Amino acid sequence: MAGYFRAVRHEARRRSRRRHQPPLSQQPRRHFLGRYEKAGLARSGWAYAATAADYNNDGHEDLFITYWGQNVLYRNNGDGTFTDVTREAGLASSRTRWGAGCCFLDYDRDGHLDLFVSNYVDFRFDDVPKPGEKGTCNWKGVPVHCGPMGLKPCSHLLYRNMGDGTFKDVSDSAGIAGPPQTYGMTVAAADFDNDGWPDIYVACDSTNSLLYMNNRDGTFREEGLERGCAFERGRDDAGGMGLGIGDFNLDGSLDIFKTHFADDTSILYRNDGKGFFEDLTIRSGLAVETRFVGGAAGSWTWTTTGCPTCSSSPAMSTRSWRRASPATATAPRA
Ligand SMILES: [Ca+2]
Ligand SMILES: [Ca+2]
Ligand SMILES: [Ca+2]
Repeated sequence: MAGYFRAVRHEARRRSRRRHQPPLSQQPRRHFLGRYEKAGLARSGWAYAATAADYNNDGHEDLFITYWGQNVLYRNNGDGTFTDVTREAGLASSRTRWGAGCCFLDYDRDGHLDLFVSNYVDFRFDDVPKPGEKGTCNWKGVPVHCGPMGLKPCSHLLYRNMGDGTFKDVSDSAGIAGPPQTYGMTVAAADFDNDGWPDIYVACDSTNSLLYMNNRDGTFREEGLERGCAFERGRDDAGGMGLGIGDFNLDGSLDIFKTHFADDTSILYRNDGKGFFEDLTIRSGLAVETRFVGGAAGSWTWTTTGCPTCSSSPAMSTRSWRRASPATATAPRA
């Protein structure tokens, strides 16, 4: 019993310390950087997104971060530190790319996590148009730097995990590099047609979003348009940003919530169970807000009523979509 009360007191002290500790963003910069340096994660660059998973099956979650320039894979050493293994893992590239979204998935179901990376724009400092130089370098009448319109879109990348700590770029042979080039943003892997094989959805900025369906033989086919989740209500220039994948109406199939740039609403696609989607944005009451830039991540959370709700990233918009409950957003099945 004495041990129990000791444990309770220890936990109370721990929680009290945490309560009185300022959030990371308010801690001294020296202290903040020191923690990253000790962990082997300090690095300067233009980072964009991160994903964590145990790619080498050693029981420790590893970390992959996209950058403009060179993406980075950190292997978790299991002792609170990480090692940059980008080169030895075969992920170093001589090409400058703007890595955007990323996710681990086992697309070939061999037990080794593979890696998908979207690219945003083909951006080099020496060929960037000046503000106002092109028609696309204006925004609401104000000359601005081009982007993404006016810059070249990109193809995206799939790396197969070879099971020995290395990855192989299979983007061409797997059918990923084939579709028209887009401005890729957030990516998510999920089994949208419930066939047991992971598919991939890519939210794209100012171009059609992409849905890669898994052919179960190591290749994919892009069917965003055919399956109803490429465009926002007929528009082909909506600025897709973040994604939240979840079963909002509790029918057992994964639906898609996608945030957009300012002037567009977020969008809700209902999955019919076979990987075809219906736009429920208006019927679900979500088509009410266009003032904010949707966050880089939408997320599904659960309320005490048992209904999932979705919100866009508080970093860019604090709008919370609590109206997306089954009572208001579920559409009858055909
Ligand atoms: Ca690991
Ligand atoms: Ca695999
Ligand atoms: Ca599937």
